Amino acid sequence: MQTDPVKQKSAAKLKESLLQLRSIHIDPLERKWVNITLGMVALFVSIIMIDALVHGIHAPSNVETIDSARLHLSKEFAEDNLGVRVDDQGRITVRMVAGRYSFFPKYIEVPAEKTITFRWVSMDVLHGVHIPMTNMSTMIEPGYVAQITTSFPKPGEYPLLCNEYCGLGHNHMWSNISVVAKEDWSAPATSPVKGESENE
Ligand SMILES: [Cu+2]
Repeated sequence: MQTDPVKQKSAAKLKESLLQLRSIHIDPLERKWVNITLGMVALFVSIIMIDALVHGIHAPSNVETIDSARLHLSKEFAEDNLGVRVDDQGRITVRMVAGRYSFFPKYIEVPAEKTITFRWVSMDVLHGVHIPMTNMSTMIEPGYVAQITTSFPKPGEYPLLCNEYCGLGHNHMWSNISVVAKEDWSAPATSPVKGESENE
């Protein structure tokens, strides 16, 4: 079998550079640290791979666009539709608008131990949302709907903070979530949300 001369040449070059690399003197202590660092990188990459492939843990990736300039006119995020809503099948959805410098509505009440879907949109710039002491955190990019489905295991008062610098009033940007025992919670009496899935 004949081998391609170009391939032969590049193989020889590779061999030569590997030999050159081997001939470089590396201090044993430095070599040890290089190996430890490579080992750590391999460990972290394998943890991420196991979480993603075995446990199914992925970064939030809800790609759904919305016109941020017309939120008040949009069917889903008009003022009347914000806050906690329960649909015909009993699914709980919380809709909130983030804007400099608050989350609207400012206060919501949700039940513990129930699956809740949060949907956020920004009316102006990039915001973030984070609930301390929980694993809930996401960016709210203008033009997109940020969505997280979660549940609160215990009743209590949870602050909801903006964690993306959005301007001078950023550190005053927060909201309050009151989590009550599921027996004590009753769905707010409101009209059903119209045009729920009309975003692109
Ligand atoms: Cu902010």
